[in-house]
Amino acid sequence: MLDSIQSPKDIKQLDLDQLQSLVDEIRVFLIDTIQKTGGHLAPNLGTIELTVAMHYVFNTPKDSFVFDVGHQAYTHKILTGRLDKMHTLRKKSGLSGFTKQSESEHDAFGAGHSSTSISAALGIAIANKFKQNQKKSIAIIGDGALTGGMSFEALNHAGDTDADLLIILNDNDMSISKNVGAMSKYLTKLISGKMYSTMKSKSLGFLEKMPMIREFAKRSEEHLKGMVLPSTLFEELGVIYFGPIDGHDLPTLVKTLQNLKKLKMPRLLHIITKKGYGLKTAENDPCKFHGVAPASTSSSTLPSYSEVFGQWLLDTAANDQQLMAITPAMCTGSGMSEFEKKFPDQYFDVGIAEQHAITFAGGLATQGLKPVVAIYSTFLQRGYDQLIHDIALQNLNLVFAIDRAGLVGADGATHAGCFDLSFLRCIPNLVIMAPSNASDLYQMLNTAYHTDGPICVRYPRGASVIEDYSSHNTVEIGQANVVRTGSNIAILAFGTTLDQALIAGDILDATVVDMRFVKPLDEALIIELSNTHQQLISIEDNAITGGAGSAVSELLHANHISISLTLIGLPDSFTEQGSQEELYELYGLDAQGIIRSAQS
Ligand SMILES: Cc1ncc(C[n+]2csc(CCOP(=O)(O)OP(=O)(O)O)c2C)c(N)n1
Repeated sequence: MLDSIQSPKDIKQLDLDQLQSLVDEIRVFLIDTIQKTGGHLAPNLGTIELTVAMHYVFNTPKDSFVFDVGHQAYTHKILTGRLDKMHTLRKKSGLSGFTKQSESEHDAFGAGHSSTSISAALGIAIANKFKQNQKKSIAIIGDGALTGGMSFEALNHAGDTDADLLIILNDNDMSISKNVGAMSKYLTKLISGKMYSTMKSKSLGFLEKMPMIREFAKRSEEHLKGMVLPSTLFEELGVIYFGPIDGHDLPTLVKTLQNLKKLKMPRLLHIITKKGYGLKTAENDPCKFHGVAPASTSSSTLPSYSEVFGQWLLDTAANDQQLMAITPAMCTGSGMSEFEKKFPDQYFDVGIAEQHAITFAGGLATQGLKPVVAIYSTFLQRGYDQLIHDIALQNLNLVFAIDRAGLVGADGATHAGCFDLSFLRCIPNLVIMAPSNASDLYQMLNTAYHTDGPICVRYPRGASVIEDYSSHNTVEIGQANVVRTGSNIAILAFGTTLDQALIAGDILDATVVDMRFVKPLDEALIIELSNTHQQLISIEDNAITGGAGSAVSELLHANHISISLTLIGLPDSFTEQGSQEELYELYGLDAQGIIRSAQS
């Protein structure tokens, strides 16, 4: 049946039994495909029934589906003409792992970062109303994404409008790890029905006041009648709450969506799903199966940078009860699983709330505790004002462990960490370190932890040899390290670009420097090298604009030094998806690229 579906129109003729067969086929297809390509397996297995029902009832691209994060939109891709490209998912030049406007007219809004769907769908709904075009706008948001501040901001706005907005809350009780927070507990209470009796009596009075809803309830099937419940939180915000219903019960989903389609106001349907549904291993360990690597990936025996960070946390906390480790919902990815178990009182998963994570850490720091915020480079973008206004301006003692810096690979532009050096470098009081290997990461974390002021240590996705797990070793702030002495050319390598710089350095007989610090720069060394060499080359896995090489250029300019300077880094365009190796080659950050740049 799957092969006959070229567009959502093709499923409109199916009856419910055929629709269920389609769901079953998609599940088999996804399990097979994602294990080959890699990708978000468990989130997609949990949303097949929902997506099929949505496409059965609504009409994209006329109606807009806004998927939050966009990582659960594979069924949507399949039903909107992209089945034959699914094998290219997350590969270079292939389908994106998220929704992407440029990929299909059915992708109403691009995503990758969390908690944007209600805002975007509300914008679309308000535009629809303005244009009086009768189109529908639907946000599909997970209970994890609902923990993000933007979701609350958007609900606050939506509830104060009469926009034709349907929010579908896909509640599987999981973020990547188990979902956290008071909101999550509140949803559990809603599901368990504890609130039913108190709300039931309220609902009668409520229905009296809402003729449309009364009408809707009257016309609906018997099973829907009890669903129109004022739930204290959403109702108080002005968003009408429906549910909870079983998100794997296709006939109920279809019927409910058909009824909700008739309404024209901010409304929320709460559906309950199981992450990984239909694949027992994924159902039993949804965190592990949130995202899976392609079957062909050989796992490295070396520790990842995240694991080294996790080990450093464990070692440091063992001797220091002041250490407070904070993650905005990225426990496993940031290497903190062991820490969570061993130091639960010093561990805070604050939900998908990067802004809060940073200012919360600031509050801890004012009380003499020692916060370490573990955050992916791309998600730090969310907390930028907090970093400037709440942390740097007050010069608080805080360590930012910035993971996934540089090119991250298959997740593509939404997740690339290629702006941090540019947006961090201009902030006063910040120290920015970029280790070239895992031993340096460990030492730099020691250094950052025992130095006053806000300090960033940024490191990439990947693995590295580590020789030094000593909590006593530190590095000298602002001191670079000459690792190869050559003539004519000096390559200033920032972070893990050092490896390729050394290969190129051997071929070019160049001096190669492990710069270690983006701020403060080792100015004395750069000036000395500019006196003893004919050409300087800087290399970084960050945008050239405003990045580490720009800092070198500013230094030379300020000192009236005239020397050939080549900046290697990422161009002024959003980066592609692909394997990390493919991308480093594409952007000329490999040894060959360095040699080409040196000779051009
Ligand atoms: C701003 C931001 N922070 C962190 C992430 C990483 N992330 C991707 S999916 C996810 C969990 C989302 O949970 P939920 O919305 O419940 O969807 P589910 O995967 O459970 O279906 C997280 C934390 C992100 N995409 N964006």
